[in-house]
Amino acid sequence: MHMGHGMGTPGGWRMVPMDPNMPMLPGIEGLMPVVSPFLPGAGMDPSMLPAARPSEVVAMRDGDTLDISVSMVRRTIDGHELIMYGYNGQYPGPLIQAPKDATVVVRVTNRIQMPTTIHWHGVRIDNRFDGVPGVTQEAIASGESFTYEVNVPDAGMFWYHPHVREDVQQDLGLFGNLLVTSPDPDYYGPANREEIFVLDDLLMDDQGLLPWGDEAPTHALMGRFGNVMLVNGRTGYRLSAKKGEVLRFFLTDVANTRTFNVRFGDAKVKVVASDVGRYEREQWVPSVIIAPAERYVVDVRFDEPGVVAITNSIQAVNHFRGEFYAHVDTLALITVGDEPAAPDYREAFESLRTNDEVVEDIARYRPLFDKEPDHRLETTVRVSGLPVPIVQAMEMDTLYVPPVEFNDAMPMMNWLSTAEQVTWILRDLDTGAENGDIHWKFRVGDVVKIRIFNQPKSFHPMNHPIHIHGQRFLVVSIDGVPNRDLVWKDTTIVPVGSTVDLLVEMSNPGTWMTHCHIAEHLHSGMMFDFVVEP
Ligand SMILES: [Cu+2]
Repeated sequence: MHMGHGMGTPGGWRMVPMDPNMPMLPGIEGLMPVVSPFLPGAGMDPSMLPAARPSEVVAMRDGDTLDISVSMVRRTIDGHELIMYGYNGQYPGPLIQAPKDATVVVRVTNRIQMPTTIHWHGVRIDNRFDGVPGVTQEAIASGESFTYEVNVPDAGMFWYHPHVREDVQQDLGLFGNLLVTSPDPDYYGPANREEIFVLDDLLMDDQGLLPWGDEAPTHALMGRFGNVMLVNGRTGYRLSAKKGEVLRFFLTDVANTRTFNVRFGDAKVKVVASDVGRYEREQWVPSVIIAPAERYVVDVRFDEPGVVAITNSIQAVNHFRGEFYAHVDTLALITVGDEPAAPDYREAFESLRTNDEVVEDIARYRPLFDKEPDHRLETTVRVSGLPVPIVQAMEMDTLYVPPVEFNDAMPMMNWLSTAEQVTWILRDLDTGAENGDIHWKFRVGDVVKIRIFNQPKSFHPMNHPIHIHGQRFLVVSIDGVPNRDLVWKDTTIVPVGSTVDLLVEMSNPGTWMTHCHIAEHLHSGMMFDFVVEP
């Protein structure tokens, strides 16, 4: 095989691993991304770095301070010694716990070369501490510090991550959860135990991590899918449970682009909460579809002894053959013993609760559900300067567009497309403005309907997890079908070809971002700011 310049040299580009079912396109062998390769600590001996430790719980009270250091760490994944990043040398970063309505202080010191920030995802935070470089603060340069005051008005599971080159920094391990506890001891139903599941994937080959793009991200078309599945930063995750035990899982998807469909074997799964609080009504679900940056809280009862595989069970697509096929990856194994759980929460688990507080809260917005949209957005993509064989293949493949791209069906083409060639677009259908040229203005107290249409006729349509900073919203309908069980969200998936209506409560003044949470789409332009005046 022909090797281009830089290919195969240490720290240079290496071709992405290919699924044997996916043919190599003629004409693209030997091509490399148009950006330079980046690996953290290239040329360094990993043994000089401290070994990262699993995440530690940091229980904080109102006014408490936590120091977070952002640094290079040594990790061992799949038998490879790797140089990655960590918050306080941990993977994931510290699990911060704080009571609802507290304000905790987090002093962040940047000890990596790249500038960084921390964004407190989903938290209706004071705008000054939202962590968006160039909007709410200057990025924290190497060696510098920044102090965040994090006020937490909503109970639920949140998370924190950088807002600078997420495709690199978040992928390399910079993420952690922030669990905001309710003063109500009965906030969720009873469970024997709580488990945190941070879902992620990493792209590796037999030499370790595949380099990232230096000047701009690679994988700009579909995002950087990994081929190694991680739970809490680990492969081969194992747990044990007693017979009949009810485990409450807090799921967070921190992957660059992968949407997971999480199954818990044949165990019964009850979804109780999502991004910014509980559902109106608990529901039984066969599996949990979770897109990048979303959170779900599910209760699962394991009533049969044996080994249960928690899996990512997806409908994959082969664009070239126009075939969909089932694909299963094991995320974790749970060994369920014979000893019965005590106490036995079977009865409470079997009933689905209605959360009256949530129903009443949301009822205030119900008269607005059917109003005309205040703003209409369309998602699309533009490319320029991509190699001709890629453009031709992409144009052919739009025959087989899945609503959600659960797998990378074209790893080579995806890798070769960089943010210098691909522009993902949020377009205001009323003004024609795109991305940074969109300037919406609201006032605190406004309740705004935003209709988002994912244009299926674009060059390569893809699902987008759309995130709105600093506010909370309801997904009131999808394709005109009203959503019968609501929950406050900060991120929601917009499938290809679908129209999603959001009702956004503008409760928090400041300048806030709206963007796609696929890291490579964000860095390919798919973002804009809006202003909420006091
Ligand atoms: Cu996107």
